[in-house]
Amino acid sequence: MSTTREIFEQHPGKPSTVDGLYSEHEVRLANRNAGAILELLRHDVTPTGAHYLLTHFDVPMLDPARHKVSFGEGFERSFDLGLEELRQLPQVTVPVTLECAGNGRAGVSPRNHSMPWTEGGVGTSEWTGTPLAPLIDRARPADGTVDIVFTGADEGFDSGTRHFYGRSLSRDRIAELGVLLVHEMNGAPLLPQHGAPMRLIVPGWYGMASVKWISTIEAIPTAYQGLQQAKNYRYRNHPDDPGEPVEEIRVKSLMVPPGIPDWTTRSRYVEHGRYEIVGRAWAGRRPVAKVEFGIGEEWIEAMLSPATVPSAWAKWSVTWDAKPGEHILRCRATDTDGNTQPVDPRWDAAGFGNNAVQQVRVFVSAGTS
Ligand SMILES: Nc1nc2c(c(=O)[nH]1)N[C@H]1C(S)=C(S)[C@@H](COP(=O)(O)O)O[C@H]1N2
Ligand SMILES: [Mo]
Repeated sequence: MSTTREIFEQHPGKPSTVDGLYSEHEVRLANRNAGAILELLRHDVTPTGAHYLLTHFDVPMLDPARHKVSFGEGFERSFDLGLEELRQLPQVTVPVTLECAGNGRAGVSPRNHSMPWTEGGVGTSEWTGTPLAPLIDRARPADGTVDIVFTGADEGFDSGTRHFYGRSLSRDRIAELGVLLVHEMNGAPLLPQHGAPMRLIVPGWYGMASVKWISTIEAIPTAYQGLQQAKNYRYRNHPDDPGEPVEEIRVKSLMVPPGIPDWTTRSRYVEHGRYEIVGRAWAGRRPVAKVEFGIGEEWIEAMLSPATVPSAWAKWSVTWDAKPGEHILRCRATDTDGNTQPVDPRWDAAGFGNNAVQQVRVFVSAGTS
């Protein structure tokens, strides 16, 4: 007789994909995990209901009045923290741009069978909560602690392994990155799908580190080997490559597509004339230094309004003189370390970290504007 676990072990690998064709499984993932609405990039803060979603398993139902985060195993002074206790701690509100590490996966060929993001796996919210480092200090990790492990209340199978979603960070990293334990998004309690009642926010890192529905925090004396840390979320050249961990968000930019769209292709239509193109650019923990706007082979520098903090995206704008014909519009950001977005996607076996430039197809009519 086979156990449930063995049922999924029969399918340990992922189905292969074909460029341009999406399986029903991928479409279902895309329906659950909605992406940004590009025209709403006009807002500094993404309207809450339009923030992208990435949930591996099911959204757990947690009672905000009863749920507690336990600072348990491996601490000398264990304690449990409920929502009301969290509210009593020093509160900060920080704008943070979250981006899914798989954002852009659909552009990597052949793509990994997973959530088939085009460009929408990104959004910015104002998160309210308390810095995590003082809470870790209060719980006193035992001598010899190597990793602090964060586990969510959501459980499922991945690659035949049953597990709760979990990630880890070292104690130093928690302080250095300014990790927050948050309970509000844009001034309202977290929505169920965004991690209610409490989640982590790791500013500047791809979204996988910001554990939702956090339920336990543990201190362990060895490097954490959880699947979402040691197996998933690594840059790999091939499936057996041990790879490098996915961490900080790479420099990237997006524009609000100009004009009006075609319903099915989302190609754009404008009448000839001058238009202001606006967009957003971000680069993990580094500020954005420059954004360029590309029409054909020509790149012109956009005006950049710096973000208040590097963890939030910056606004940029440029005037586009739309001449009759068919055009591909692009935008390309460069960070203060000199990293620039590539025009073509870089290869990664799981399609992580694709920060290739956005391309928007526009038809400009010769009619009067
Ligand atoms: N517990 C838990 N936390 C999680 C996830 C998850 O599936 N379970 N997904 C992660 C990933 S991959 C991303 S990109 C972000 C997405 O956060 P959002 O859905 O609030 O945008 O949550 C992260 N935290
Ligand atoms: Mo993600």
